[in-house]
Amino acid sequence: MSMTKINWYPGHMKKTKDMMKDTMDVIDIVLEIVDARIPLSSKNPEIKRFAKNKKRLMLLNKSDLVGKEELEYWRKYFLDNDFADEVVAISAEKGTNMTLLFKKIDELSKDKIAKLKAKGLKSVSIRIMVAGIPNVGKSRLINRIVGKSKTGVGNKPGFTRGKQWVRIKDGLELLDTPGILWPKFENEEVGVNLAICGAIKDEILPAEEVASTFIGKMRELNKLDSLKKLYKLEDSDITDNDLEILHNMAIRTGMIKKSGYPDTLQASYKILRDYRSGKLGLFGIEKRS
Ligand SMILES: Nc1nc2c(ncn2[C@@H]2O[C@H](COP(=O)(O)OP(=O)(O)OP(=O)(O)O)[C@@H](O)[C@H]2O)c(=O)[nH]1
Ligand SMILES: [Mg+2]
Repeated sequence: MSMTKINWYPGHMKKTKDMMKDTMDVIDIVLEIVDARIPLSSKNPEIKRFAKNKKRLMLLNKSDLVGKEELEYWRKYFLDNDFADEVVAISAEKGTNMTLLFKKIDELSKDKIAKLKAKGLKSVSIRIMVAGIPNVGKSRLINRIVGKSKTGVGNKPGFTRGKQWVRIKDGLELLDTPGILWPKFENEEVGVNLAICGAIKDEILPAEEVASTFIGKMRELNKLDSLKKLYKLEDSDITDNDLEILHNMAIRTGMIKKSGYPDTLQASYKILRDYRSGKLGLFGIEKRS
């Protein structure tokens, strides 16, 4: 099966892409969200083009599911490779590092504010947009930033209809519609990483393949012990065959089909669910060079 030939995302992506093209002119800062567990696979390769001449603040979201030293590795990696002007690890879910996020936004705004004030403008508004591939937490972040009390500042004339600017505080406005971007489809590993983390629908790739690949990644990361512990596996269950481990895990957890065979499909879903919720430990799965 060639995974790169699969039609991963529906047509609404083109619509948001057009929206982003229209909107970019008035944006000052792009908040690019990636999934901290797979920061490379969840990056959009086109963001560089979209966000040209903009300040780029990269957010390693879902940091609550990843170890601290990994976050620091990626923060440095993205800064060193000029993927962003600033990088902040956050958890939109838990609200971690929101103060730091706003501090960075202020820092990135300084130049423009100073420039416009020097030209005599009294009130300067900085406009920010949240962008990222599906499921990275764009809506969660926007909801957290905007909250319930804030009201939209309304559609501004000249912009595409339907877009709302929300005033976060004096001089700072957020576009309430996130830019949805495609992930990159450079290789099959990207697709599997996205599937493991739930960024593409579980139906798209065979779950057993995804789960057994994940088990293989746990092996490389020396994390098989937490699999063993969570599902009360025996030493003999941890063989050097990833599918066999899945098989053994199904048996140990009592997932047996009517036919008497181990239900490796249910076992796959369980493993993926448990990884996504942090039960299998807090770690990312992307290779660090
Ligand atoms: N653990 C954890 N889960 C998160 C975090 N942020 C978002 N999520 C979860 O990730 C899933 C996707 O979040 P959304 O905010 O809907 O993601 P999105 O980018 O808006 O996704 P699309 O609208 O499909 O493009 C939800 O189940 C969230 O609860 C986080 O910081 N930590
Ligand atoms: Mg959303």
